[in-house]
Amino acid sequence: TKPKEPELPLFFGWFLLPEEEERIKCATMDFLKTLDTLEAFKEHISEFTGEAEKEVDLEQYFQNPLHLHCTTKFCDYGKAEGAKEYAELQVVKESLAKSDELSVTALIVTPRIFGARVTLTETQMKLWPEGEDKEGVAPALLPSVEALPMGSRAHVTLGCSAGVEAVQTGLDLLEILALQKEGKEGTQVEMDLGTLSYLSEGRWFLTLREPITADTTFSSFSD
Ligand code: 2AM
Repeated sequence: TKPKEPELPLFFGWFLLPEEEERIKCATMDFLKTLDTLEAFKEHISEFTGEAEKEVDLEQYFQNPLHLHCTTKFCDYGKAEGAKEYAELQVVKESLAKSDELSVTALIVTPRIFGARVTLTETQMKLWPEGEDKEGVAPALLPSVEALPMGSRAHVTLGCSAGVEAVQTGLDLLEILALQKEGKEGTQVEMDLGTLSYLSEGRWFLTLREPITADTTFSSFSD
């Protein structure tokens, strides 16, 4: 009989250490609390509520994911394209269970998701699968996404609105980055944490003055 193939996980990624998770959740929740009190945000409130004048409590609006992490490769237990090849990469095997520090450089809020943009180092880029940025991207957005630097999709999902899957965070992030590149930024508001910009249709992007770093472990995850 043939030896059984090792099973592939749901995904690989960098997982925040528990104490780091708490710190990041607190810092980012403070931002949400401030955002929904801003006049600039209230002007576009209907993009979140469906009607003007209605208030929204963003802290309640987004559901927290279980473990904060930055996905490198979604394997779907082997059903995703390139999953096996990724799991067999020497750099992946060598990195498992190793510590690493992630750098969060921006926060994004849309009617669907709340997320943190991660800027990868050159070393971390070696764990970023080629072609992963454009996985599941709408054909109309593909040319703009292909023009972005590799790893642009790297992020930590901090919350999803009801009925939305976490995969949406990367897609919304790419859309925002594409709009920024085209110079489509609207209102800008200075906040303690950095500069907040509005990019139409309920999309908000906060460029952090100082990156937020977080200690992580590279690992695989299966439900
Ligand atoms: P996320 O990386 O934006 O949080 C399990 O579902 C994890 O894999 C989640 O963290 C999720 O999104 C990510 N994920 C789910 N489906 C995906 C897909 N098709 N492509 C990339 N990542 C996906």
